[in-house]
Amino acid sequence: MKKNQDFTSLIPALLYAKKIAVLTGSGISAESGIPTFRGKDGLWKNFRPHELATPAAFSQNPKLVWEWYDWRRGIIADKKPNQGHKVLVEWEAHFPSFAIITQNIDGFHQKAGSRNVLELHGNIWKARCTKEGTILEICDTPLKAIPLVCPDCRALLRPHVVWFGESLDSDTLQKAFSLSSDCDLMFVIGTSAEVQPAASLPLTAVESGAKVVEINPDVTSLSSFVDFSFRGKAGEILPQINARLKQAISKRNN
Ligand code: BV8
Repeated sequence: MKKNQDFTSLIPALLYAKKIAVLTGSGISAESGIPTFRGKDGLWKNFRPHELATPAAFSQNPKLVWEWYDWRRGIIADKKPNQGHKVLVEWEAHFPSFAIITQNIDGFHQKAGSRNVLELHGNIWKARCTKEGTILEICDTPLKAIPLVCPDCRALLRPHVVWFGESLDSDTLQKAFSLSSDCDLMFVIGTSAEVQPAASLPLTAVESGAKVVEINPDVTSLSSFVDFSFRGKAGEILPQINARLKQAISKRNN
């Protein structure tokens, strides 16, 4: 693993990449002002995940869980995607095959303009009827009533997110693993790689022979497996890589 090297050795791999997959975590939204989970000022510092992000927590106290999500929606509502999200939008238009697999529920990749986005853990702006399974988009913040009830059957609505102890949508997960095994280059951006099964995706890419690039200010459990490891912020590193890529493209074309 080459750590903290300049981008020179990455650019040829990027220039000729055919299929790129990107796995993002909450770190890519950090520069937009959205707290991460495990960082020093992360969400898990003030809340214990098993008290809020589990089915048991919701069945015990749906009001408390909805208040937590309402508070998080309020934080996200007035924030904007950052330069990191925007570079990925540019790359989606440039590369023959480009897909984002995100653990994030903030919808910021789509808000920035990315279209090919797999949301592994759902979306904080959606709610699901606990009886009928209907999925609704609910964007008002703050929520008018807590907990939310289904307009059709009056059953409780729950956040349309994947909680700890819940399985991910099987189609989404299957697509994520095939993107990871088919790609020739994978970027892993802003994730502590602690949550499964998402954290297994980059290892699938490595085992399938893809080059893997990690962008993270910190070392993670993935760092020793990747080919390129850039210690820094996504909103700074992605634009730098993009600038070098553009130089290489214009050099190749002239
Ligand atoms: C499941 C949605 C079947 C809700 C979340 C092995 C296999 C399968 C499951 C397990 C397993 N071992 C354990 C499990 C159970 C569990 C799990 O993984 N537990 C962990 C904690 C050990 N997994 C599950 O329950 C999953 N379900 O597999 O079902 C099953 C069930 C039970 C038992 C066996 C099998 C479901 C997991 C989904 C949980 N839902 N969120 C909500 O958000 O409210 S998880 C939550 O963590 C978020 O989704 C988040 O995306 C995810 C990962 O966190 P990160 O995004 O990585 O955020 P974090 O703060 O940790 O790190 C941020 C990183 O960014 C840091 O490294 C930081 O340095 C960096 N950073 C900071 N600033 C920047 C930056 N990087 C770049 N630029 C910056 N500016």
